[in-house]
Amino acid sequence: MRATAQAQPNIALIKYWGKRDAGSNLPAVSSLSLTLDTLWTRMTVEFDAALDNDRLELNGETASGMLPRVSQCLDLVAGGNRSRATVTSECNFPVAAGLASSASAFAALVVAASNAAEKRADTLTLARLAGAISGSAARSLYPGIVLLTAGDDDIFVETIGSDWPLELVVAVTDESTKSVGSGVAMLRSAGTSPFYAGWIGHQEQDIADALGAIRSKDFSALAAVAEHNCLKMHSLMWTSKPPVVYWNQSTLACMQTVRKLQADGVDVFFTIDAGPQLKAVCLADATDEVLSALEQTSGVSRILRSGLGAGSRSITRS
Ligand code: 2P0
Repeated sequence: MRATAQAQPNIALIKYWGKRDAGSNLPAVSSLSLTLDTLWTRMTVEFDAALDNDRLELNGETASGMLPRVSQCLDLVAGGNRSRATVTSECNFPVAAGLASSASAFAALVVAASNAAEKRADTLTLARLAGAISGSAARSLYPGIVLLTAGDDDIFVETIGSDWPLELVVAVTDESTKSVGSGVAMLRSAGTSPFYAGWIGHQEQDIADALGAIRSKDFSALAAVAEHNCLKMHSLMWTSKPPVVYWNQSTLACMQTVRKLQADGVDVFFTIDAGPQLKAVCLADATDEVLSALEQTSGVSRILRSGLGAGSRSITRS
């Protein structure tokens, strides 16, 4: 059986940074994200009893770096005694550059693998399996505005809204693969940043503030808590030993562009993940102005634009 599934990356407004348990990859904090629509990863899985090893191709090239996590994910979905598989991945945006490519990859992989293995599972079960490999991937199973609640023993994931026309403009400042992966970086922050306990202690308040802002569609309130949460996460990275700094000069220039737009009354705010790209979140009627301002900002090589999108889904099965 061969199956293909698609998922979109998601961008957290209230971030996941830190693990409750590294072995099971349970997040230490709840998080809240936007699932995108124009960026995507498509994964095809074909189990074959004649194969000796799993094989992975990404955009037409052998990708051995990601293969161990892909094999681990296939074991979780199809069981440890499964046949080996050929996995083919297509992605229409830069990989491992802070654009949540692992979120869309593993969200698509669990759906494709469960179909190829003919193992039926509900969305939350698949989200938990994806999250065991990449914490943020659990959110990409769901559409729109997504809340991931970190419990003591498990995660819970749900869509909490999709009727607010939020849009995202990504200012790409550097497409190269990041030097420190986010999994390693967040363990380092937990072990060495003096601010880590404060981060954990304030996260539920940030989630509550963001939920309140979304419920009342209060863009400025959402902007305030999302920027605050993003800068707290980067403070953890900067104060880790050794420090993790994902920003470059253009990331800062983009932040200044967003500040200027805000001063002119434009409904926009920024967020930045484990990479140097700046993501500007805005209301749909501000997108053209935000896009044009970021496009003209020093060091921006490419702009990506997206609205809110669907959760992961099956494309073909044969
Ligand atoms: C997030 N990030 O909430 C945060 C913000 C990056 C910065 O989740 O270790 O690849 O595989 O569970 O999901 C990226 O980390 O981490 C991430 P692992 P993942 O989107």
